[in-house]
Amino acid sequence: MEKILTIQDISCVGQCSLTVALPVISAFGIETCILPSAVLSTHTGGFKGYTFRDLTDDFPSVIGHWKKEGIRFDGFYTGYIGNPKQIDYILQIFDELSKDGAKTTVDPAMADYGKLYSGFDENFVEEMKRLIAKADYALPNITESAFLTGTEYRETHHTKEYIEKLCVGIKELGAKNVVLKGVNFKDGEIGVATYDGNELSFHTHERIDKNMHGTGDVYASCFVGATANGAELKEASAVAANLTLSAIRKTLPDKNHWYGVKFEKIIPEIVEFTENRKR
Ligand code: PXL
Repeated sequence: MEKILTIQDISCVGQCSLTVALPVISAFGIETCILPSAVLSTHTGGFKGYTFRDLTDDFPSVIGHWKKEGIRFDGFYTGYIGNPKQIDYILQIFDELSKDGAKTTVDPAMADYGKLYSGFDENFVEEMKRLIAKADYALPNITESAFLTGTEYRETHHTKEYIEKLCVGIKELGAKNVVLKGVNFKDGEIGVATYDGNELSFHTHERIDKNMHGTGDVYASCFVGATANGAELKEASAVAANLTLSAIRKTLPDKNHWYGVKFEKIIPEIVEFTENRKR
């Protein structure tokens, strides 16, 4: 895979969405094209009074120009979408701007810790189901899966049956593969579940007891970078988990850094992964 398109917002300050995806996926050696869904002064998770410029109205002319130029992509990755009206344009992009075999990764990026993000509602959840239906890889967290499948939200101490129910529910929406983030069976551990319709697998690691904003975006960007380098579902999900954990560890020493993850510090590890894959 050479060139992917990622569609999500620019939060000018906040270490999330495009300011993560662009450097991280590039470090995997992949040309990373962007379509900003919105421009915000900061992310919405803890800052007060952020600005929000919706870019939906630019989508048709951007798509039209790319079509005219014959621009096509080897893969797509969608994240935070500021306006549900963008879903139809995004489906059009998948249909009309794909190279053969292009793979689509959808991070529903709309909720966490049992709640929808500020500005999102049930209608958005319904619209997101239409995007999930087109995903080769859907990357929801537990909260998003609960909303998308109409299942109760459980924060911790999940059972295998609960995780299976969420994964099967997301698969039934049409996603080919599911990577469920934030799976917790016992104290001190956290991980991801993967489900391809046959096998439900788990990758578990140490849980660091601090909620950090933007870890989902670091995870999804690393997952996209790993799959673009040929990693399969289980490998890519584990690579992304290990890299995200490393970024979290590298953020911890700075006690005042509250709004994001210091993903910049794992760029050398990403480059090393990419170099090793080439050999
Ligand atoms: O990290 C997800 C995300 C992306 N973009 C914006 C956000 C959030 C989460 O709150 O507010 C603008």
